[in-house]
Amino acid sequence: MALFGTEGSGTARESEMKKHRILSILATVMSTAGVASAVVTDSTTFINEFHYDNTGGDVVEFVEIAIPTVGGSLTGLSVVLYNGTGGASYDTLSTFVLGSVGPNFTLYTLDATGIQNGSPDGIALVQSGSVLEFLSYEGSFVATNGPATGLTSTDVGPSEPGTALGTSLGLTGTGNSRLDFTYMLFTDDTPGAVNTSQTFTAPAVVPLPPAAVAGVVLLGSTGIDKLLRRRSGIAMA
Ligand SMILES: [Ca+2]
Ligand SMILES: [Ca+2]
Ligand SMILES: [Ca+2]
Repeated sequence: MALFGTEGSGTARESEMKKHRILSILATVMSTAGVASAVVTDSTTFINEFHYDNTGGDVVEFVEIAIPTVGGSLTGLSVVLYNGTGGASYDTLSTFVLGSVGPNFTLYTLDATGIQNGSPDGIALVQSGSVLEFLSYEGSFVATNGPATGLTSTDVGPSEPGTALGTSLGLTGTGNSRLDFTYMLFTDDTPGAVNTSQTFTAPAVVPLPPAAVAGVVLLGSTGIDKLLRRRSGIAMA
């Protein structure tokens, strides 16, 4: 039997083709969500701020990590620095220094002396081999080794001009997970402290991964299935 068959009425064949088109669209949506989440997930542990370039010799280069719970676990956590020229890693940071602790957050800083100055370069936040984030500044590139191998970095957007002291790139906004916040250039960095115009709210219920949500809700829910069938003209079972 061919994919859509040759027997049956024209209406049945059209319904089958519509069903395949819907499944194809769903597969595309699920695939797209999977690719995006591999680079920057909506994690509750995330890079919160970093400084890599200033006027003159670079000083107080750092990476700040936020965990929006009191005493957030550092188990298996590390920061891998990537050279955007060639895509290989050049350093791994794992000495976390405790910073501010609030009702809904714990901040840590890592000494990042020698972090490269961009066009582009990258930072991966890794937990037990899984890449929570693969960020870059002054452009984007593909990692060629280490935990982020094959992943395309996400450019944070703003960059440090390298013409002033005390600047940094960091997250601002209100929330309790990575995608609640957006990057901006700070003229006064805050290593180990909450960023300017940043508020951590109480953690919400942990959301299901995008792929699981798509799989359970769109393909497993009888109600949604009926809705899709109705809209596509496929006969109800
Ligand atoms: Ca530097
Ligand atoms: Ca570089
Ligand atoms: Ca900070």
